[in-house]
Amino acid sequence: MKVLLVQPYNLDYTKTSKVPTPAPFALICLASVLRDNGHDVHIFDRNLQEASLEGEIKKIYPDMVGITSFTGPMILDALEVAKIAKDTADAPIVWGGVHPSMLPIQTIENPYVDIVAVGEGEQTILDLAYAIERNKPLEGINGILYKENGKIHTNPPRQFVTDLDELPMPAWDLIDLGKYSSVQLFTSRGCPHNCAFCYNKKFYNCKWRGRSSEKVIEEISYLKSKYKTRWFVFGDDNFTCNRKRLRDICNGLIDEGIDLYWRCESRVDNVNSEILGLMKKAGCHVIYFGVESGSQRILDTIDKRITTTKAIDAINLCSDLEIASSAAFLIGLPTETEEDLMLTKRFALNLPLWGITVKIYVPYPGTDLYDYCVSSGLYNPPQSLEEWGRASSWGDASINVSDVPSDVLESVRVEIEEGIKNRNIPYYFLYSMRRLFDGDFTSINAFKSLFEDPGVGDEDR
Ligand code: B12
Repeated sequence: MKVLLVQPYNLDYTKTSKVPTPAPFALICLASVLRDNGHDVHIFDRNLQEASLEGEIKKIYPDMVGITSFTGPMILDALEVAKIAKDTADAPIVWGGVHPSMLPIQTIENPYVDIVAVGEGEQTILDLAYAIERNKPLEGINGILYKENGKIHTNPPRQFVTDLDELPMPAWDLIDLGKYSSVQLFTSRGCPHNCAFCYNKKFYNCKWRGRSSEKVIEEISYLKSKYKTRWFVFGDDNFTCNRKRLRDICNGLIDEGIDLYWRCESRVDNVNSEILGLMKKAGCHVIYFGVESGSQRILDTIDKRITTTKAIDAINLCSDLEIASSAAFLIGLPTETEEDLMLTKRFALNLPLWGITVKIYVPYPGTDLYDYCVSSGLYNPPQSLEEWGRASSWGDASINVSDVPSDVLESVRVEIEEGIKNRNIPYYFLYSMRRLFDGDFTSINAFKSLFEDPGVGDEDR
């Protein structure tokens, strides 16, 4: 059957941004299993702003439309996509991704949603395609909510894929990779930690699963030879989680002479000089650490289970080994005072960092901290899918659950980011030049994002 998968605008929901974004990874994962099972799959990315969705739907006349979304303004465009699809095609509209998974009932209640897929989507979308193609009832399909004759049905949950190696390689060939900001791939899912602000606990049940090093290397070799790029990003929530797999990937890259530059995300308590040395040898040039705060009290409050000393050690180690490190900080957390904020400011500005993102905390549904903010009256959450899309604050301090005034949060946020970024401008420039001279096809896109939209540039630091 014909399936259309749509990626809504993910950066600038006013649709004025022309900056390239990361590729729609969830959609190429879903497309791959569908295609392997004989379905005719089309991907439409609204961020590329190339064709009209309506025109595309009229060209294909899909039998099912899938939309992905996480919490954020992306929901607004996802709703617009669903409206266009409803008006143009006579096909069920399936919503999946982190937001629908966290708030499935509120999502299915929206008139522009026929089916909600909760959690991992590969098997669910396959089962849906099978049932819809044959006009079979949806009641036996795990992991969905659906409407029938105006009534909402909730099916039992979908189990996780136990062995990620059983999934086919994402359908990279269905997108034009050259139009995106980076070659970002995901080699594992989940994280065993418990951070109170993160989606992982509810979404992945604190379970980490990784593809084998062989599969990872196979995918990298494919991408490297097909797209002639040496610059990769491992977008995994916790790429360094399993030390054995990490070593195998690094040794595999070194032994097979796969000459790459790559970035990854890690925790400060996952690294030591031995593993960092190996990572560096295998081409790791930037590590992005979740440091979150310079106040130990706040780190303990959010159940981060790291110490500020550990963060200093990890970042210094990177600096000694000439691996660039970037850090993510959250300010404006519940119970945070101006004193905590000043600790964070001093702490961050004293670290030998190459990049930094400082975000003002927003309570995302499905997290422990969100539950705390709602139950203690600190946060009055939107009550419908539409309201979630319209909620104006995604880190601009109009939602503030801390004890620090919003204007102070915003000015300190800028001070910290500018402090780190200004001292590194010459390095960013040299880095971008190096990529340009290396002939990397994403370098022009990455270069653009660096200067045109600081929010997107973050992704590259
Ligand atoms: C890359 C990325 C981005 C990219 C966008 C990428 C894109 N696809 O367009 C950029 C940088 C733009 C971005 C922006 C933001 N992001 Co972001 N991002 C990610 C990241 C790192 C990877 C997403 C991904 O590709 N995952 C891999 C795929 C395979 O997983 P998946 O998306 O969950 O898909 C699976 C299932 O959900 C399901 N599924 C997904 N879609 C569909 C659709 C159908 C039809 C079906 C059946 C199933 C299905 O099947 C898939 C395969 O199993 C995630 C973290 C993560 N690891 O997921 C955060 C994450 C999704 N982002 C998050 C957030 C908060 C944001 C921002 C709000 C940040 C901010 N303050 O600005 C913005 C919001 C943008 C907006 N306009 O609304 C949160 C979302 C939390 C939540 N409750 O939704 C996450 C989970 C990070 C986190 N740890 O909290 N992000």
